[in-house]
This record gives sequence, C-alpha cells and structure tokens, in this order.
Amino acid sequence: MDTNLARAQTIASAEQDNFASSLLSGLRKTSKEIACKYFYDQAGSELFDAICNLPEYYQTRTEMALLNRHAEEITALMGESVEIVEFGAGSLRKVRILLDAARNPKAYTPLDISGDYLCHVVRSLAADYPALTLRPLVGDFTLPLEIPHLPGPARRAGFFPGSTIGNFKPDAAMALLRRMRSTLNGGGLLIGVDLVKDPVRLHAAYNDAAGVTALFNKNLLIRANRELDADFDPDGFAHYAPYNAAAHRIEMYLVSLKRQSVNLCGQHFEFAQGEPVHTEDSHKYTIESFREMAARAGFNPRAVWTDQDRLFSIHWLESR
Ligand code: AVJ
Repeated sequence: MDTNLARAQTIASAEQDNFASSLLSGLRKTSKEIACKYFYDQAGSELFDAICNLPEYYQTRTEMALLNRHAEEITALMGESVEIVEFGAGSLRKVRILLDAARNPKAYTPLDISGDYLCHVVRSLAADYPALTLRPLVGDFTLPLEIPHLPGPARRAGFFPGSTIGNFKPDAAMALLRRMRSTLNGGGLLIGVDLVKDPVRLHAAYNDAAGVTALFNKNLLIRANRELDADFDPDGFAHYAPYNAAAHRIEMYLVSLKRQSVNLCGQHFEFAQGEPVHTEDSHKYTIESFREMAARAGFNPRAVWTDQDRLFSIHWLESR
C-alpha cells in the first residue's frame, strides 16, 4: 500500500507560463524559437529516457557511475535527516542511489513540469521506499517558486543532475542558481555538469545514429499538433544540432526544409526554406568555469567528482 504517497501537488508561480503562449511568442520573433522545457510532455519524457540509454549519450551513464562510486561521501556531506529537493526530477532513477546511501533521509521532494509522468514514476518509488516521506510537486523550476517547508526542522539538500543547468544561458544559469540557493534555505546543492570535450564526441551525443534525438526534437511539433491543434508537418523540418565551439555549447534547431506555412491558435506562421527554429542550447563547462559561476551565484564550491576521461562532473556546492 502506498501509505507514504502524498498526492502530487501543483505549485504555481506568479509568472505562470504555458505552451500556447510561449510557442506563439517564440514563433513571432525574427529568429524563431521554442523553449526547451516544452520537450517534456509524457512522450517527450519517455524519448528523453531513451536518449539516456543511447550508446552516444555518455552523460547519464557517466553521472550514474559517479553517483554510485561516491554515494557514501556525497550523502555524508548532505548529512542526516535531510529533505532532498530535486529540480526537474524526470525518471527518478538517479535519486535512488542517494536514497540508498543516505543516513535516515527525512523526505524526498521531486519537482517536475510533467505532472502525469511524475505521478507515474513516484508511484514505483513509493513502493520501493515505504518509510520515506514523498512530496511530489508539479511545477516549473525556471520560475520563482516557494516550496513550502515541512513540519519540524529539516535541512534541505538540492539535487539537480543531468546537466540541465546547461540548458540555460550563463546569465540565466547564474540567476537560477541564486534562486535555488534561496529555496534551499542554507542547504547545499548537488549538481551534475557536462564538461567541454572533443567536439566530435559532443556532436555524436546530439546526433545519434538511431535518430532518437531527432524524434525528441520533432516531438515539440507533434505536441503542438496534439495539444494546440496546430498543423505542423514534422517531416517538413530537419533536426540540426551543431556544436558551437566558441560558445561551448550544442545548439539545437528544427530547420524548415521548404517554404511552408503553419496554423496555430488561429494564427498563421510562415517558414522560409532553410529557416531555423531554435529549440535548445546545451552549454558545456570546465570544472573551473563552473565553480567560478557557482561562486558568483553565492555558493561555496566544495567537493567535485569527475570520471577518468573527464566527460562529466558532479559538484557539491554549499550555501554561504
Ligand atoms: C536535459 C540537459 C540532459 O542538454 O543534454 C538531450 C537534453 N537534448 N539531447 C542535454 C537533451 C538533446 C539534455 N539535458
């Protein structure tokens, strides 16, 4: 029986955002764009999980191996009876490693934008950790949010794996880190950060042979067709994901393969042949450049763990 399973609570922000309004304003811009958080409906979350298992996508398995290897040390830093707050919780696979090693964790609070998916994955976590207080929250961590405090004193530890921080431009990433620091209320943040490396390897990770990343990208159009009754032709757009070495980031686009027009919410959008729609940035850092940014956001960068090939890094940041 799922006695520890609180119902997922939706936490709203004053600045509520939605797919329709975001898509309309993004497509009205001179350089068209779609915000990457809208990848993660149910289908998109599942496609993302498939990406994580691709041979070219080294990130997930490298980060999982680091978490496994250093779980004792990491959870010792988090301390006893913490509330682990995960930002953009996804499949909940990674936190299990921490929960298994943690000393008597007080609660786990996963926050995710994909409510249906969150409810689904939380159910199986609840069955595996019957003694844990689970507090699933449906919300958008890119907006200012108040996460209500649990009764009784509990230190918070933030968990933000997967290099999701890379999806933000450096200024926005810093602002987000500042916001997380205040949400954590003096607690530390465990954060996964993908590292700069051979561009050929980076390129392959976002241009997989099986075409899963292309499907993930085009899912934005399929989602707009389903939820907003748009008439995008997904085959009329190409997945394009080059590495911009000067900016240290993968840039992802949907490029219109022909001159075409699309109807969406009673409005008409023209796409020229070859016109790009920007859908995602994935910034890469060096260990040093990330620690510098974290320090400017008001954290004390403490421990850092990386693999032998320096593909990926995990940082423990303390609030100061
Ligand atoms: C959500 C940050 C882990 O930038 O690598 C994967 C999403 N996009 N393939 C990333 C993504 C294309 C991803 N993260």
